[in-house]
Amino acid sequence: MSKKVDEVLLKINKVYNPPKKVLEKALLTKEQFDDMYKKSIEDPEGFWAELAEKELHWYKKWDKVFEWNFPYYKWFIGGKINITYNCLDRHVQNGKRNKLAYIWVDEDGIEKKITYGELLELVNKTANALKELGLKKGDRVVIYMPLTIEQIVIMLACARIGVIHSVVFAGFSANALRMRISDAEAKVVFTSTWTKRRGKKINLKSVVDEALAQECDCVEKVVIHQRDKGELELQENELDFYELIEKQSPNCEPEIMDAEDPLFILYTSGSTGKPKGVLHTIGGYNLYTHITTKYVFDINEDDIYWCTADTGWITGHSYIVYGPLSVGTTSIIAEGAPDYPDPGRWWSIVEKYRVNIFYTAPTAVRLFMKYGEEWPAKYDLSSLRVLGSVGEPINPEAWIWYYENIGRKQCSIVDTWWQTETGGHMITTIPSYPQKPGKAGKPFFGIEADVVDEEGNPLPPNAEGYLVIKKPWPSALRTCWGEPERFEKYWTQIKGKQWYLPEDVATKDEDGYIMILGRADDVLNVSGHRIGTAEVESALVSHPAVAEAAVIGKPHEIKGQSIKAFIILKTSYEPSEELKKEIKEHVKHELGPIAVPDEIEFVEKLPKTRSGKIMRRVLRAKELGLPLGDTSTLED
Ligand code: 6R9
Repeated sequence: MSKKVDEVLLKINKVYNPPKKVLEKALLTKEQFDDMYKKSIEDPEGFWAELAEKELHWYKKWDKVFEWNFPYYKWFIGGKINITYNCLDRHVQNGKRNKLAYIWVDEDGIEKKITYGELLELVNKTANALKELGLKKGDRVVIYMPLTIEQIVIMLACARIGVIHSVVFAGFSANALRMRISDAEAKVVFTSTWTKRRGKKINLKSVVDEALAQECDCVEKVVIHQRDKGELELQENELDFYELIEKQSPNCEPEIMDAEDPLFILYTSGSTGKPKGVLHTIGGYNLYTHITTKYVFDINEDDIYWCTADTGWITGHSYIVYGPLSVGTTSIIAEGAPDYPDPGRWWSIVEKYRVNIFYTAPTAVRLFMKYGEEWPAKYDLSSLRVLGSVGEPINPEAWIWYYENIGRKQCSIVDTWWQTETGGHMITTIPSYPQKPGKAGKPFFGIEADVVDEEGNPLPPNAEGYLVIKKPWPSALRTCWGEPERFEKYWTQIKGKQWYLPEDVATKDEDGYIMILGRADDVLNVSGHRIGTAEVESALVSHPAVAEAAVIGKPHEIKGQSIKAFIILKTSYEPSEELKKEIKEHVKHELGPIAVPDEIEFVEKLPKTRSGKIMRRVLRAKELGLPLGDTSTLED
């Protein structure tokens, strides 16, 4: 074994015990967690029913906790609930009317604060406006907006009256947006005029216009949050957000929803075809995101919590909006880039607002590692207690840097493994638990996780295999919008078992700590964002010069993975640097900036199987100088 590998293993196997500051505020001790976990596995229905009753408000109690009609499952059948009542009304009624729900800041240092009482009124006004637009329970709306209070208000207003929201990350292109609008047949699209990143204004409204120019007959109205008053001349089907809600009543009774009614659709990349519309329902999702927010982050009543994600991703849905509000905490949200106007931006926010719990992605940690420890060193970060990580594996070096330079060796790190499909944290340690750098840790309550081979056989400790989850949990996806067969696939991949296959490769050590190594399928993870190779390839071949394309992920110091594309040009085109640039621009336009390949190589041929499938594995091995592995199916 090389020295480098040895060193890494040494770091991974070192155990970090929770610091004193963490233990003093911990909601559960390690022993309490272990006891509760045991109970959650022995009697999941009793376990979740008890928490559902204790932690959430129900208009009517469920008739049955769980039903599994393989592969379809339901939780809290017959239960009546409204997630916004749990996120807003009950706090307002319980003395938290004047507690801050969100503190929003932008790159220019402008700040906006909103209390639970104010948020409830804004949500109600917006919900009344949605009704006025003719929206009813079960209708879909698309939200294409930056990280703002208004964006969150619209999500909640939908949930208030049973409208299904589909949030589209504001970095996606017009084509990606159009596909999501038409797939869900959205009646209304919400957008903002612009967002700002690194001081540059990015026009969002024009992306919506471009999206709606084709295939979107379903859309009746576009509602626009004009960030500078009156900046647009509104067209016939366009409405101004504030004008629309201004005249509405601040009271709106929450629609009494069934626990299994849909809450939202969120599209995510798979290994083939177009993105899947992951569907989550209300009751189980509300409960599971509430419980994970509370115990994985150890939220105390007076804590300030900051999840740096964008509401366009699942992390934002579960851990900026629904989880934190259901628990009743105060969250920071920061629009714009982490390192603009300078690399001290995030740490100045932690200092200014005395942030206690900070949740970010490894790619951000690595970005700050590159800038150097002198940046965080300038700030008082002593308020921090729990540091979270999500989106991709955190390498031990980044873990230790985070622990030492941000946490100052006084914080616990929770490395939360989960997915859009899982709704909430699945594998992580809680703050009072011993931590191992690079290992996400233990399954959370109700989660039976294992690492197995292709046939589902258990593997010896530390062997690489497929991560599997052996039973449905409350916030598991219920279906894929319009494509039930894609949902069923998650539960039927391992023959003879009824297990959920997340398509991640992992190991499990002697203490039961799980380490996630990466995706098992053709899904890339660039800066914590899931991107399907198939999506990038189809964007590439839609360029007139491209005959065939294959993309692979390459290790990247900051982004985790970068995209390299291998392209066969049509015979009438000559390779050139100019053409590479043009093709990159094309992908940006088709999918958005996050999907643009860093590298393009023009080739004459691509490695394929005899049945014509591109062998990306072979391309990757050649690119990285790794052994080619089994090439018996290679065409030539
Ligand atoms: C929440 C989210 C899911 C994929 C997942 C895995 C990777 C997420 C991770 C992690 C290692 C972690 N992933 N968290 N890998 N350690 N703590 O990111 O959802 O966008 O659907 O991505 O991200 O590969 O399968 P999503």
